[in-house]
Amino acid sequence: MEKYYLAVDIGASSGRHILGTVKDNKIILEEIYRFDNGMKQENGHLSWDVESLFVEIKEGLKQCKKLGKIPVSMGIDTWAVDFVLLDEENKILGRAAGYRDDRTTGMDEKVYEIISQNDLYKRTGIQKQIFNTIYQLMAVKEKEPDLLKRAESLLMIPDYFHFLLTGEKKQEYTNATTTQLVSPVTEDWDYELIRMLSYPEKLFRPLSMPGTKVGQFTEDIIKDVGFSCTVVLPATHDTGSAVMAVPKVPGRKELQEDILYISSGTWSLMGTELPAADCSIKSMEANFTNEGGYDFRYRYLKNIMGLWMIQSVKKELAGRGEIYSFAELCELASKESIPSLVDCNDNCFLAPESMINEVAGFCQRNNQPVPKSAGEIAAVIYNSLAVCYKETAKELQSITGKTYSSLHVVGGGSNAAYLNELTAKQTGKTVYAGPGEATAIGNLLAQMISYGEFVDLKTARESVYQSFSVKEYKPM
Ligand code: LRH
Repeated sequence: MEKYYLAVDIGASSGRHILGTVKDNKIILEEIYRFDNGMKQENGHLSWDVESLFVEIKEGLKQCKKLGKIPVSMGIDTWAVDFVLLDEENKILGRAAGYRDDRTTGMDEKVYEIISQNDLYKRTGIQKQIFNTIYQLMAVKEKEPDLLKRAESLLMIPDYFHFLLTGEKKQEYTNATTTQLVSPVTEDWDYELIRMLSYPEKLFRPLSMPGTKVGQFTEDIIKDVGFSCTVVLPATHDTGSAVMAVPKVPGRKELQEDILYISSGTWSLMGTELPAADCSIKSMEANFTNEGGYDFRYRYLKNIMGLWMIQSVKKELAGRGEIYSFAELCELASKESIPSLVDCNDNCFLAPESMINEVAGFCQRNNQPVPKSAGEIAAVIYNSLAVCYKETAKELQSITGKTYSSLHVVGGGSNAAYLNELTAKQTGKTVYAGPGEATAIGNLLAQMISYGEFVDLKTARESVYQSFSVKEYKPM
């Protein structure tokens, strides 16, 4: 009898249900359901449609039933930083705001009136991103104070879905660290900081680690989907799950701390693993973050705007009737010779009305040739990303004092062969690309370790290497 585990992996642009089994120490995946996602404009604000997402989560569960493949456990991971506030009847207060919404404009200054940016970094080790939960909560406190007063609980998006499935409220550690309200020293909520900011303390309950059993489906869910299952926490922050699935070559001495990775999707998260957080000012100035990971390993990384830029361009072109696949955009870009580059970390690319105009505008402002065709725009974006990877690798080497000879690209973006070639060329490092489904695999690994399929993360990562194809790109 196969033993199935189910990962529900929801990214900013799509979600999927993936069943995983272990056979002869190898992980076998089966994607059984897929759906779209995206932030929706609502009265001038960007929000997530969590109700529809939950319908999709249940649809995917029904698909398990239909296939007769009932998982022993399941868990959900999503993008980080976003949350819902619940009232005493567990109804959402306000909306599930999306992190690209501009409600956080100016909220950094409000926070720094209470604690300086340096002190905040020293306490949390988290990179400043204007959309971090700490700034989002300040926006609620400033603009909708009544909601914060009425709030009985705060649940990050995956925690909220786990609650809807089981009736149990758990706050998972890896995603909690992205709030910028967790201490890397105590590895718990920084209650002193929370009090300084006058955020209600009761919203921050004991943290739970990946691998924790949340509970069984409620009676209503069992009736709806046709079976019961144990919900087990993965690293609910998608990047936390993806980095768990960075493969380990069995027998190779190299420690995971000696490896560079990019978790490539809507964002490119580039970094390494550290056994302890680096909260130094040097690290802050380079804008690196220390996100909490499985087994309290730290993901020391930088957020780079990533494939969001090309996703936005693709959508915009489609709106004008110019339909291209990502592969076609890569193909067109590879034929162009436009030398222009943009700074992928510039905030102007976070939520522009038109990405095409924003990229063109950046080039114009910086006296560079302005891209006109789809191929030229794509070329500017891909080249700029590769250059950004090169600079980030250099910064990482200077901060950690290590020299990394290779780079592991995991996640959906690892399929972009053209970008991998550019990355190898720019960084001068061998690029190992794959697995593409790293986030779902990492989600499954936490469950599988919890059920004893693997003794620890290292063994699980060796199995990832043996189970999935990894392509090699040599620097030219
Ligand atoms: C990637 C991601 C990233 C966060 C961002 C909000 O999906 O979780 O790690 O910084 O979304």
